Amino acid sequence: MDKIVKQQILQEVNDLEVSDLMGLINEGDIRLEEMVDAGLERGKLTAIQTELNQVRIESAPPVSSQDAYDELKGICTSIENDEYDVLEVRNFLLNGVITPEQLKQYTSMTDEIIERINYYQKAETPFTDWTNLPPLQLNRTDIYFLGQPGSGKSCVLGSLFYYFDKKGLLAENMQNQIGTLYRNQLKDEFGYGILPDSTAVDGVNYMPIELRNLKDTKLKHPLNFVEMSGEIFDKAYEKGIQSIHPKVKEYLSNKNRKILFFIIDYDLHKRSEKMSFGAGQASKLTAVLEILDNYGTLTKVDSIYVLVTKSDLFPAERDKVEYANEFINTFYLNFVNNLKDKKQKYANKNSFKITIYPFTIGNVKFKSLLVTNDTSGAEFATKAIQKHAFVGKESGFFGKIFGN
Ligand SMILES: Nc1nc2c(ncn2[C@@H]2O[C@H](COP(=O)(O)OP(=O)(O)OP(=O)(O)O)[C@@H](O)[C@H]2O)c(=O)[nH]1
Ligand SMILES: [Mg+2]
Repeated sequence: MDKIVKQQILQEVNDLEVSDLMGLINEGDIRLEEMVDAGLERGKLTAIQTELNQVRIESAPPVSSQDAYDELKGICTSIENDEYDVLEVRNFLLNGVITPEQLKQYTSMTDEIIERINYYQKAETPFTDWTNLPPLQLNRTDIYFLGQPGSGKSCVLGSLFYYFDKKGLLAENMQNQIGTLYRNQLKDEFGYGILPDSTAVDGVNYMPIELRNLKDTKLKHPLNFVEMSGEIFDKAYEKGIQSIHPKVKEYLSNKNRKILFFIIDYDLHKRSEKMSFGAGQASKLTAVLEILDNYGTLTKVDSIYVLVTKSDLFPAERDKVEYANEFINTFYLNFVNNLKDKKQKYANKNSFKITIYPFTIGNVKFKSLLVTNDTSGAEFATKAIQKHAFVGKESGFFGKIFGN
């Protein structure tokens, strides 16, 4: 089938009858998972799945029941061990490789989780590159999330926006439309347990928001959230500061006050004890710190947080805050000491506090399905932001208050 025709059909997939959709699948023109990714309605998906399963049962070749059982058990064990991504598990379901009943029997999945996987739809995330990004608005507090690829920056943001929304803390700001789209996508998908795509290389997003104060919702903190793709820092680490896009410098050295979140991935650390993943997180973050110093960012910092992400994987018996501090002070002592040096260096001009804290979004399975949502990390980060970020006055006068 012609590519353009296919795209047109997929754009209007819900206007077609189930029988027509079945025809397209049977002809091999469009796969069911492509229809689901294009936003196929649940009712139509269920009807198609029922028909396909019927056909599969009738046309299944005879296999020895022991072979079939072994194969099935093997797939289920791999699923249970998170070897498959949630989309792969979904496609197994869509293609009849496995049925919901078998998943229930041979894995720990419940009906609710199976249903969520079956209807899992991941929209493409809008990212811009530096060239298309507007300058950061002035007279706001800039909130940065800095960490290497996969460390959990986007998940922290998703968790935060979800929490802001639940608590009614988000006031609209349409200054950067792409940022608003990304923010809403993060929040909405997070609500369904869908985790974000990896932020594309050189992809960056900037989301201006007015965050209502938790204690007094009439007060609003004007903020710029900035998520930078982890690759930017990998590149800076390997090729030096001159390899960084000039817009990064423009962002990091503007006049706004700033709150920095350094993200350290507990899971990556645990895995890299067994296998090497190239330069360690600590070396890279130390290099990032030098860049921030070089750009003058540290002269405008109100507070620095070191978030140890994926803290759901900490030893269960340990107190999380205590363990996060112990973990950083043991394995990232050099980074911490460098941070302390910087704090000392600017103590006379600009004092800031350094806080180490655990962060989790909840229980993650199948790589990108959030099974249970934990908002305690988001609550901590929200309070941290509100403690340091000033409150904007409607009249345009910006005061600085310290709430909690
Ligand atoms: N167990 C657990 N896994 C998490 C948590 N947060 C993130 N993850 C996992 O880490 C993966 C990467 O998280 P992202 O938020 O996309 O990482 P990132 O830092 O934005 O990565 P880049 O966009 O590539 O720079 C997720 O898809 C999850 O599988 C958490 O709190 N607990
Ligand atoms: Mg990301």
